[in-house]
Amino acid sequence: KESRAKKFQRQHMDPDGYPSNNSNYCNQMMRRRHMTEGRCKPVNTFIHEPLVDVQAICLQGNITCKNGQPNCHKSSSSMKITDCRVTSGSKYPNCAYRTSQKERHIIVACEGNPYVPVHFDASI
Ligand code: T3P
Repeated sequence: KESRAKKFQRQHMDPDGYPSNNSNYCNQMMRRRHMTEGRCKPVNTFIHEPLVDVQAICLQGNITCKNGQPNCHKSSSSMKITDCRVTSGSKYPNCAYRTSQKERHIIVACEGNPYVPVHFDASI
């Protein structure tokens, strides 16, 4: 079975894939990373930074996650990300997404030993 750490990498990591001007990025990546099976995942963020830099966020101070758990951590630097948001007219199984590139601080939840990212909580 896929671990929560591997699932985070599949859903959120794309270190080499900054989509300079590809408005199809989210349509392609959401399908390629299996987030359009069973339903169209409504919102998903891809992070375009080295995995080690994202894992290092777990070493930053704890903050409270949106769900009230204490195991969230905010990146000290801003990171290159792409937000994918399903369009209003999108109809499963034809999942259609809007692609928006941003540079933001990100908040991830970490778990386990090694203590690594398992959930993307927010960008600010
Ligand atoms: P996961 O827990 O698998 O990382 O909040 C529900 C899902 O939406 C959650 O999936 C994270 C994802 N999400 C993003 O990827 N980016 C965002 O900016 C927000 C708010 C949620």
